Amino acid sequence: MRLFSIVLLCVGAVGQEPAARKPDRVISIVAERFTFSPSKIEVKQGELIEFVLTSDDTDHGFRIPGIGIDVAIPQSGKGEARVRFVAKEKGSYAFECSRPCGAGHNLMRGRIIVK
Ligand SMILES: [Cu+2]
Repeated sequence: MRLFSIVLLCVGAVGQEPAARKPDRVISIVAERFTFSPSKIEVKQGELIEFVLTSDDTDHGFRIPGIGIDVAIPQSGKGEARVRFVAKEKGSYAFECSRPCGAGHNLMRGRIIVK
């Protein structure tokens, strides 16, 4: 069962969702040791979401286990990562840092609530 349709807007990786389509919502998330801000995100079922991910310190990652999203977040000052998805089903989905970033790396996580 696929819960999300995924489009990665990395260099050289454009998926089936046309990049020209305007997202319903753009949500910025800032990563820093050892938190994401915000770490709890509510979205509506069916919305096309674009996450804009930046770091306030070192390299981090943004992974939603089980649905194939895992992007690198470049260190502070080195740009941003963008990733899109459609929340097709209601529920609660964890996300986490996917790049070793220090002692609290395993605590660096958050949650997406699809209503
Ligand atoms: Cu980390």
